[in-house]
Amino acid sequence: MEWGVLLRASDSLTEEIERVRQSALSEIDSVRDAPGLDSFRIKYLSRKGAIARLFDELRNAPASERPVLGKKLNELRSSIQLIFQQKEASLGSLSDRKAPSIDLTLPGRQRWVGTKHPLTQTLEEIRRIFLGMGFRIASGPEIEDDYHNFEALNFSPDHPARDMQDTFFITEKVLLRTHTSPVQIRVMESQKPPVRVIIPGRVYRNEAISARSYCLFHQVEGLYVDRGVTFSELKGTLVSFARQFYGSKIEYRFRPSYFPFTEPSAEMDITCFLCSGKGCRVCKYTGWLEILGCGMVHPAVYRFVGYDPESCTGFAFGMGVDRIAMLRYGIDDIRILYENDIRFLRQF
Ligand code: 2U9
Repeated sequence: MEWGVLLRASDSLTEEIERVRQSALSEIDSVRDAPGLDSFRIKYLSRKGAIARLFDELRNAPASERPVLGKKLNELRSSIQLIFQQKEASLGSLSDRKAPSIDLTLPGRQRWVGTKHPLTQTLEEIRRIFLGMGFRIASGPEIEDDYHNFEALNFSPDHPARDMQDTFFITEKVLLRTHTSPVQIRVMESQKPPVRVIIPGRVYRNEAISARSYCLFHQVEGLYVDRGVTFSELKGTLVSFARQFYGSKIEYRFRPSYFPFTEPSAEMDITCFLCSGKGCRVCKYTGWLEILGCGMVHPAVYRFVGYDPESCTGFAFGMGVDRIAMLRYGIDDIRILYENDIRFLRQF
């Protein structure tokens, strides 16, 4: 209620004093917090509050009644100040007791739970499948030498494939690895067959950065070398991988290809899982998606690592994890995988 409503011209000042007292006494009970108490103070005790107005009215009262009315008004002011102070003290002691000062009617704050990066999720799934087929995980340095990155993989100094690699050189013979294949060389240098490893890791290429290529990306490569390993085993292993990763209904095909470190070499396609093979923008209207490269390890590679090319056979494969993650999650720009924009990451 506005204080002005409390003061009616027809009422005598004594009645007004009583009305204000009753109103203050009843309102102080409903004050629950500091803002409520402040409103009370403004309404009754401020310079323009109800009591100040009553003192103004006092000037219009007959002179003979002023002393009595003035006394009553002083009493009123004292008693309202007292109930105000008592309330102030009780609210203070409430907050001293650490009473909750929260507004329980407010909506709760959203709590975000962290998620794994889409590349990590993809890598972990690939890793899980190959571990299930008896492969071990191997790793090696990202700063490599020319020998392990190129020479031992059968790239001759003037090999055109070697020109194709856009490499970050640190010195003439030291570089950022352009693929994870040097790790397979190091594994074979350090142990005799049988070898059955996969190598997930970062690789670097000095390419113009665009939506389709970035200066770093991730590969998973694999190597299986023993006596009598066949191309059929390569196919069986990779088809089993593709069915577990992409779904049991996929169709696949192997196309001949070329890599210096494998002979014969192939690329594996699966039916495009976005259009079920009908043809779309992603599969460039072929109905097929290339998912990996592979081949039987070149005998020259065995000679570099000290294996006998007459008694050893084996297969190797490699896949780009970024490309797979992009296809899987419908991401059309590789750079977004490296920006760590929280609005992107929260979607996974
Ligand atoms: C050794 C012997 C053979 C690894 C292989 C590929 C085929 C291949 C690409 C796939 C997409 C690279 O990330 S990508 O651009 N890789 O096609 N990689 S065979 O072969 C090896 C590796 C090491 C000692």
